[in-house]
Amino acid sequence: MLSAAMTDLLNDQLNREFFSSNLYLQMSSWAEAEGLDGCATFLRNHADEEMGHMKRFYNYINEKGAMAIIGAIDAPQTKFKDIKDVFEQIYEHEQHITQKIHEIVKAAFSEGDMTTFNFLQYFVAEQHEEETLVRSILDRVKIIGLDGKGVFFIDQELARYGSGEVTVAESMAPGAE
Ligand code: OFO
Repeated sequence: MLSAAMTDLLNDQLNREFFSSNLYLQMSSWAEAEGLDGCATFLRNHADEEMGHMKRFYNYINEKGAMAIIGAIDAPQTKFKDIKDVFEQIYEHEQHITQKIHEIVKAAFSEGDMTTFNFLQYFVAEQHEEETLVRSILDRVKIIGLDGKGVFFIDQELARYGSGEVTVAESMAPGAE
């Protein structure tokens, strides 16, 4: 059984995951309009992943006999300067999400709600993975730059990550093409 306070915290996070999905889908649409197909695919896949996170919270809350509540979701912004701006905003957003997940983990622990504490461990690991991924992409953007063919190469890299052909870590390993 979830406490009323924990139900609220989990529902708030469910709605943040929904917002994350919409944000990445909107970013994908921006990228597609800019002709950045690799970036668009990568972001669309990421939007699907966030929707998967939303459903994990939805299912968990309902399995525990409480009710998942879909609230009003803020509209994401529609204008971005360039790919660097997009990934800087993603990085900032993911750091915010990590902080929120950690707050819920702490609340679950102090309530002695070990089932929820355990449920949240997936998200602790996932946030670490996402922050690492986005930081790697930003490092790559800094190395390659956005001048000349830079945007083209970065878009191609993102297409490879988006298709699952290669992970960012693999492509950055010494000796990788
Ligand atoms: Fe749901 O992992 Fe990002 O926000």
